[in-house]
Amino acid sequence: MSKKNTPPKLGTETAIDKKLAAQPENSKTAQLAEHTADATGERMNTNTGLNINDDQNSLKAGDRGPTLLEDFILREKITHFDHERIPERVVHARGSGAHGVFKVYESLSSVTKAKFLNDIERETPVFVRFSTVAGSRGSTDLARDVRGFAVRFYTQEGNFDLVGNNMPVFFIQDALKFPDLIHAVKPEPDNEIPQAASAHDTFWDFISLMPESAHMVMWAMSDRALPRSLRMMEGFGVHTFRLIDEAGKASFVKFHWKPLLGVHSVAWDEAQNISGKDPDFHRRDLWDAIESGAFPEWELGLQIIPEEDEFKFDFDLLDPTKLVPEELVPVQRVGKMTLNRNPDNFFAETEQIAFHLGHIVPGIDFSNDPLLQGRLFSYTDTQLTRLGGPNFQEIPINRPIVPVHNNQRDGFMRQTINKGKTSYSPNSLGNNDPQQVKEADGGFVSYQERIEARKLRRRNKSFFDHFSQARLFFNSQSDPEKNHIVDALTFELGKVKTVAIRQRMLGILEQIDKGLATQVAFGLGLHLPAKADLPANQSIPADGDPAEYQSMQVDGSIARSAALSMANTIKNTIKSRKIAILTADGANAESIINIKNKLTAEGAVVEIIAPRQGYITAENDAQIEVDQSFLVAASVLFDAVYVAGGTNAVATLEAEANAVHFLNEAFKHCKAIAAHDDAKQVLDATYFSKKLPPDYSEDTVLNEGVLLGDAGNKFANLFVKMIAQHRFWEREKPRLIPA
Ligand code: HDD
Repeated sequence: MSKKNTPPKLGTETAIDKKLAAQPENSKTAQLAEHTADATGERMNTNTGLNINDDQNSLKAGDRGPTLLEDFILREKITHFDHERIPERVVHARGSGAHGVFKVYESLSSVTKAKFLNDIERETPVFVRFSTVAGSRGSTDLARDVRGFAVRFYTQEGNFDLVGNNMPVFFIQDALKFPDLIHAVKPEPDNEIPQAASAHDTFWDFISLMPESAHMVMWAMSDRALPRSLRMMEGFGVHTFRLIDEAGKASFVKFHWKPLLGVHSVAWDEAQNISGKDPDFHRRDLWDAIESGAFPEWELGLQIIPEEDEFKFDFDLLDPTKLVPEELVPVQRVGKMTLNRNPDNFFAETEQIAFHLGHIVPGIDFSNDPLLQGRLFSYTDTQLTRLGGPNFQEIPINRPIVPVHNNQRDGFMRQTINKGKTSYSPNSLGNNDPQQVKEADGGFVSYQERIEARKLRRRNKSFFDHFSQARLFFNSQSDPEKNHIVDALTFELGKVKTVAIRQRMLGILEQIDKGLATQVAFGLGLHLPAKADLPANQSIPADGDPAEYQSMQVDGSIARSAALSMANTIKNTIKSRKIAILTADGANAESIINIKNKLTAEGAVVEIIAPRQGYITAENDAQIEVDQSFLVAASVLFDAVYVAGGTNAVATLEAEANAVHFLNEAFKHCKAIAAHDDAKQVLDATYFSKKLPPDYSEDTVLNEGVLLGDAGNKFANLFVKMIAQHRFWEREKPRLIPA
């Protein structure tokens, strides 16, 4: 007779609790290890465990004969291959993921009872997936697009998913419009063009008819849409959520991720080049950084708003097209996330993870944001098609680190072997197990918000100020950032074939900022529409009164917000930045070694680029290993460039068109450039040499970002400072560089 398992007394510490409390290295990693296979030194088998003797030849009737149906080894292998693909995500198909940990700095028990935000000792395992939105799974990383920033916390109370973006607002206010938005931005349905781009008619047609998208369009046309690295992006939960404390008191909250490397972008011309040279640029950058131990870090930020302040703002907290300016509610940095391990298998982990902002834990709850509410339906629903049935939570990457017991059973690919006769509740045959959990013992209870309302399809008037925050964003940008927005809009609308759509979009821009609209109109060769012709909101019901749906204007209390400009970001580190050293045979070895050592000591990654791969022979006959030849490397894949000295080397570089192009392009993209005194002639061969003062030196560092000198310590320190600036955007102004 088998011994009956006595259930643990609820509320007491279970074995798994003890295991978790003991804090193994990372409880999720340990759990995944049980499902991880390593073929090193192993025999080859079929899926039934049969050792395979010949994986080179199918079974045939004679050595030239037809292949036999009997060949179960061939059939098994080909059948599996034939079914290897699953549908890509309907949005956010292109993504890259990583494992890590999160730890809170101080207990947040005064605002939330979520255990992982209360215990400063506990490291919570996380898995993060970054993504672009519009492109397919194999599309370029450098598309002008919003980036997904989805974080799963494997907490001791179940999985909590914060499924956000790198922009704090969204295009639409109601989830009912999401399929329309995505149909508009995806490649056009007749010819499936263009891939991973919003620069086409259907997107701008929709946007120009939906003034509520104005604020998000400003973000999407800004440099935020062209991150230098996934590690250098902010993240936002976008919606207003709720935090609930032990006593049941709720506060509103906005979630932020603040990258410790700062927020940095690339130039649009550069992005387009990278898309050709290395479409995996962001994925590779994330992977390489983690492999090299330069673990990406973000601080979790919270904007906490007491419930009683719900109506204190001149926008609606439930409107996802609005942000809460940091000047009104400061972001408190409450904890740190570190990504420290690459996935073992892209498909098993990054592809199969199924995020859902409905995965919450006690202490966190939703608000009535209508976009959020619709999302609560979509995420589980989409996994049913994508992952092929209702058991996707059993896939290792999706399993919580706590045990799961309920009465859900069966379905395709069920993994768990549930014991016992009862799969219903209440039951008397199985001790009424599994048992419901009291709130005091960690059972989830929804926040008891009082609702008294009529059922109707409506939006509150408080959702109709569509332009104030779009203007706040534009006004908060630095001059180069504003120029980039003008250029982005001129580019995107320039790709729109229907002139009426371009014209209508100008009418939207006019309502954001007349100067912006005028500049874009100039680029497009169009005139601004007269006031009477400004586009109306077309997103209204059949019986709706257009007057009721008109955009209105609330004079915001804030004209500018420093937090919205990337110009004010952290610029104090060159950690994990990529620097190219251009050189050739006859190089001055000392100048290379000194600069390389200094940059490496500061955490940068340095590569030697020369005419040929292999080795170069320096002036002193030293052999220096070359990382890439000019044919393989490109300046767009680096943050800065140094030209080494040595009479023969610089003569070669001066005559090497690719080296000169490398420098011209680096200059065009506003990067830090440094050269050994010997290499002045190489700089003189560039297009930009005539833009430099005749005897440029250290003094020119800050305005032009070009440094010439002896490659000594002072020089190296200055170069480090220049790289940390990220870009010298002011350089773009004269627009002289044709590279
Ligand atoms: Fe969504 C995926 C973020 C609105 C429906 N969404 C998805 C992902 C991110 C976001 C980061 C990728 C997750 C991953 O890496 O697997 N989505 C957002 C944000 C939104 C938003 C920040 C607005 C604030 N989404 C939104 C709406 C709907 C969806 C309004 C539907 C009504 N989103 C989906 C989806 C996806 C998805 C179709 C596709 C794949 C998936 O869920 O797992 O369900």
